[in-house]
Amino acid sequence: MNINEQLDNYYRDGYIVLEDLIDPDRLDAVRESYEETIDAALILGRAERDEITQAMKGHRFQNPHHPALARGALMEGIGMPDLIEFAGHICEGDPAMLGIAAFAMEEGYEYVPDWHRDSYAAWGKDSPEELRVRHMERMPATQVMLALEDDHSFWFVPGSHNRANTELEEARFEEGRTGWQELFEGAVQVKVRAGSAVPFDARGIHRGLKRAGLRRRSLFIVYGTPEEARYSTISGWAEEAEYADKIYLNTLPDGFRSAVEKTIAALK
Ligand SMILES: O=C(O)CCC(=O)C(=O)O
Repeated sequence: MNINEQLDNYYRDGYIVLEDLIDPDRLDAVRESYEETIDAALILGRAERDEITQAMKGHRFQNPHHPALARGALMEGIGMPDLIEFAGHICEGDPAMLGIAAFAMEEGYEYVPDWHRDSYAAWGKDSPEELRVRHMERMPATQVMLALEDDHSFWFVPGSHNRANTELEEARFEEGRTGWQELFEGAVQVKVRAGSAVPFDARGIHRGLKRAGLRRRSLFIVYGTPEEARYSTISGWAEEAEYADKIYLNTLPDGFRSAVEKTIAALK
């Protein structure tokens, strides 16, 4: 599929699978680097430890690109030129990197969050900020799931990203019938190979779901225009002085560095 077909599918469905974005030859190095990042996050208190097991509490931590955490191979994986190029198309040629959530779930961990729209989760359903984006045909922001191991946990309702709820969906959100046991009509399970990425419009109805038995090593990287960076609830890192350090910025791959700098500039 060429880039125009990828974009057409993305705008129609609200997501697209970009297969094997990370070269299989580099995948082991990226994974190793991710494990080192997790260890460093725990040691530095940037990921919380469970008091009893001493392992990572919950399953996630924010911003593995922090200067104290950023590891070369992982940054290279996150900053793959094809991915930045795709984000650039979505973000009017001006992609800012709004934030990253690093998900690291062990086999025994059950991850069963509710169905949601991130626009509800971030700003509140029917808030002015949520209404600002609800009917945008093409929102200039995208969230990218980057799978470092095979990932079967992401579910999405195609076409739900730029429309209001159907009557049935509205009733579910109003009545709280959004638990993982519910199946939203038309929802698809997005199964991807390690090294693939799934850009999605996070206004769409989606959920993650991981029952015990599989590990998960995926990252969620959010890109948007500098204007979206100012509305974002996850871009606060860019106001911390250490991210503006030139020596640190010089270690990042070019396109990713530029996207980090745009967010820093947007929040000044
Ligand atoms: O875990 C997933 O696959 C989905 C993550 C998610 O729902 C979110 O980041 O809003």
